[in-house]
Amino acid sequence: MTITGYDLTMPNIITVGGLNQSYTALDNITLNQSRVVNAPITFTADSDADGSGSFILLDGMSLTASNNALTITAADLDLQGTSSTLSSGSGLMTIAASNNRNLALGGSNAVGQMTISGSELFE
Ligand SMILES: [Ca+2]
Repeated sequence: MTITGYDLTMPNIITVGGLNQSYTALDNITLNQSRVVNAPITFTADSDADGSGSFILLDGMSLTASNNALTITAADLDLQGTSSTLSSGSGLMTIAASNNRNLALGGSNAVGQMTISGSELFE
């Protein structure tokens, strides 16, 4: 199952158990509902690789891929608030930056790179 769009926002993203799912947006993908999926799931934000397009989890939302592969490509990862979580259990979680940007763990946001801040790492 593949869904594409310019900006994608939950709950327009539907989850169907057991299906390998792929979501692609030219810019942002925003999750405003928590989801648990039982199949591999792939999110591609900024599919046009122009450096604009984040994968956004609103405050309090969680995305759990139960022991399945979770793959996210985006210009930036934005886990908002203090209780948004991303989990893939024992599955492989892959996070890649689009547009040949660098991926930075820790530190503060900087132009031209995907930054996952310390607080996002520990959420
Ligand atoms: Ca884009």
